[in-house]
Amino acid sequence: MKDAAPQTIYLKDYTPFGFAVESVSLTFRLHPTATRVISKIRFTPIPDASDTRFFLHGEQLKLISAKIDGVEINTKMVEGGLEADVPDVPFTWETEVEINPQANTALEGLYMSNGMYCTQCEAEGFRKITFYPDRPDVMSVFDVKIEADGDNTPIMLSNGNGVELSKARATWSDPWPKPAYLFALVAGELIAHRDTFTTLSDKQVQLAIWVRPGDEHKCAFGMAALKKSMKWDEDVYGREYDLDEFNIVAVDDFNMGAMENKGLNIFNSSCVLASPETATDGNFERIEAIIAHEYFHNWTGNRITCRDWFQLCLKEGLTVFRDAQFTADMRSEPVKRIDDVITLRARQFPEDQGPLSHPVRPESFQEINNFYTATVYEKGAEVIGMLKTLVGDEAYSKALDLYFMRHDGQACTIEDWIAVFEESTGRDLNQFKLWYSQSGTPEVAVREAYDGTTFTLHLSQSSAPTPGQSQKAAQVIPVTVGLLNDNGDEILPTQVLELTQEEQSFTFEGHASRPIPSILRGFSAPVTLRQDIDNTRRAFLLAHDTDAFNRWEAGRDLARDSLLGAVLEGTPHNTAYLQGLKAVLSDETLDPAYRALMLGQPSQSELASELHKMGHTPDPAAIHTASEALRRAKAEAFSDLLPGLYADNQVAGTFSPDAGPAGQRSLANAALSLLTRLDQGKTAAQQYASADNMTLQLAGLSALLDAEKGEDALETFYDQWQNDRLVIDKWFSMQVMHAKPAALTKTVRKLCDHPDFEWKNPNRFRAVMGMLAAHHAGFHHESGGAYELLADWLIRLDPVNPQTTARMCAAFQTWKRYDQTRQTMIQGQLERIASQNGLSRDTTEMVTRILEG
Ligand code: 0A1
Ligand code: ZN
Repeated sequence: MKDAAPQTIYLKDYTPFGFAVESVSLTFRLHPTATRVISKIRFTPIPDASDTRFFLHGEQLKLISAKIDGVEINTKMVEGGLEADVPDVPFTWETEVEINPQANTALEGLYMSNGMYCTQCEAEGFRKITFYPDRPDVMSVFDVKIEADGDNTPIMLSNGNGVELSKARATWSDPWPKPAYLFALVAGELIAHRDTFTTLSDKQVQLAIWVRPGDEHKCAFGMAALKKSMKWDEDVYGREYDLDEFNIVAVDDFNMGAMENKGLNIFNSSCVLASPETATDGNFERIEAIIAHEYFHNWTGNRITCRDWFQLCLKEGLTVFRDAQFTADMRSEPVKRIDDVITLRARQFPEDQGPLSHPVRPESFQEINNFYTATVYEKGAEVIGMLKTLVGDEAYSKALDLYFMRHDGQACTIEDWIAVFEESTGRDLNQFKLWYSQSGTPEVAVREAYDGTTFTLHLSQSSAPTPGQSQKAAQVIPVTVGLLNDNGDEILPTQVLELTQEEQSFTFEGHASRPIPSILRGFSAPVTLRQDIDNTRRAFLLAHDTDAFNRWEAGRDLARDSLLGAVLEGTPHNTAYLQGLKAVLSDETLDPAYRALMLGQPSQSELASELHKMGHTPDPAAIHTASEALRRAKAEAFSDLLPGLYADNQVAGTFSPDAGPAGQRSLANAALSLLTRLDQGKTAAQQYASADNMTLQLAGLSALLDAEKGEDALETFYDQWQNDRLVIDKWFSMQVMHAKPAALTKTVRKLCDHPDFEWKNPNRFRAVMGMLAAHHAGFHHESGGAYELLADWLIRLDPVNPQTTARMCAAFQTWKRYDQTRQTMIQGQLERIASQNGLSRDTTEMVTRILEG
């Protein structure tokens, strides 16, 4: 049987499967190299179906036998699966296949991770387990029997509720119809951290986080996050959990963050395991968000799923939006919003403005795994946020109630989603729907006018061409605006302006003096704002804006312009910015986490993008120098403030990962990073030596590496943590991040020779190669050495793990920003990758798009 050859699949070609699946019963006889999977599936032909072909997906399966209604039959092996002649009345289909979990390094289907059996079926992994209509619109109830492999698998888990659990055998039954991508099985030596949750209607749910022996002490935080998520979804969305148990398993080898399999979520161990000694505040926050995300999928993804993979944003955009609401409620709303916008600009904007640009709902793909992107997830969530802003909170809640009521148990489309909002609000959302089909980041330009009483905002929108889309239509853009007077008082609270045309003017009457507008508050739309305002205005907004997001944004804009001035003209850093920032930092009424964000500055990659848009060719070395100079300028300008900020934000007592103390630590660590530039690492050395949690220890190490005094600390860190894989990932990343640009490839080559560089483990590969690509000045060093090194490793990883390889090809997506020499070098590496014999479908598609886009 051959795997499916590369082929483009189109949204417009969707046709339903001609058979309904009434029930699925699976038996697994586990064996590391020869697992047998026996399936018994009840099919019913759908009357008048347009496609009557009986085709089942199947890849890398050894067929042992196939029967219909108990009688052995002949099957026809075709590309990507099999075909058979079947009755035109309901029938029972039975197959036995053999698979080899040990040989499965791609981590899709059934594979082994450290002696543990585990599965990953989204998007199209189930076809590597048995023959099946592996498409999300085919939903069925599943019963699963797992038979043990000797003594190695005392715990055997699957979806739904456990029916019979013994050492030799386990039986699971999932009463909720689901698509195959939500199937899961885990078996191995595991220990449970248990708890319970009582639902809205007083049902007790058994909760467990399953880990390998030795990790039991890293589960308490994840469990608390799960219970908070369950409660929040009841309180805010009225959604109750629907099984008697909920299991989470931590696995070390996983391509993504986590997976929402029904009743059995599987997590990359880095996204669930945490203890104060081994995890940073950032890790804790991420774990809380991912646990929530996977749990929220139970309704937005599982109970209501996607008709086809083009509708991926239906579940992902909505679930990301919901997890962001959750984090904002658990922690701080403005801090969460700023964090999300930083990520959007760092990950989604480059994607949307380069060769990989695609709509939130793509219209074609070759390999669906390549579309689990920042555009589908993060821009998808922004689209939901805009919809909520446009219709209002109450209408949003009503529309969601209708969505859950009407579509429970169905596989839906974006049209279904939009229809629910149109019906419940009476609004025509046709133009709004362009957000799902039009790619690219719109630009909104603002011009102001004032005649003594009337203040006018002239807004215009435009969008640059993107691959396959040369002409763009005007979109519906909610632009939130507030007005301030000269004293900084808010004279008009936040309003939503609906920009629906290419150019539109909005007037504000009765202003005896010229108001100062604060535009795109809370970042109300995923656009680039062009506002022709000077530094005085920005400094005023930095000091006075009553919208926390825009206040931060004013500082960010000042920092950006200061950096661009330094790169282009060699101008010294802007003193208005430094003074304004100092005032903010000294304001103790402001949340420490917010002040820590204020101390940040645009990344080097963001500056390169900005320069490119302005028509300049970015020089990575000059950008690096200017960024470092701005940090130094801050250290000097705040020299009297920093020791106090550092001392006042030390947290005493038992470690708590809550937002309050975590915010203090982030401010103290931001201050430490600047202080290190003044005291040559003295404070950092003390912090490193006395740290009793990973947040402080890692920040100490990071600052020491900045001061070029980290050699000994790197050694003691390794000695202390060599048996903790997740901490050793940090040890690898730190060294890459802190390498001098010219020494980056040498550093990485040395790390690749380290016995702990287990490159087949996605976390370890990303810890090194992901950081190599993220090191802007080093990756784009004029030698081109880093381009070659990354390409070498992508070529090596591709036959082992196509999915992780393909995702990392995106490191090259910005290549057209740079000078001709760099472009030629990158093109050479991309062509070298493309020319490899047997290159995976995943990587071929990515490299081709990057080269051609
Ligand atoms: N649905 C999961 C993420 C996920 C997606 C794809 C995977 O394999 C290709 C694995 C996991 C989520 O959104 O969390
Ligand atoms: Zn998701």
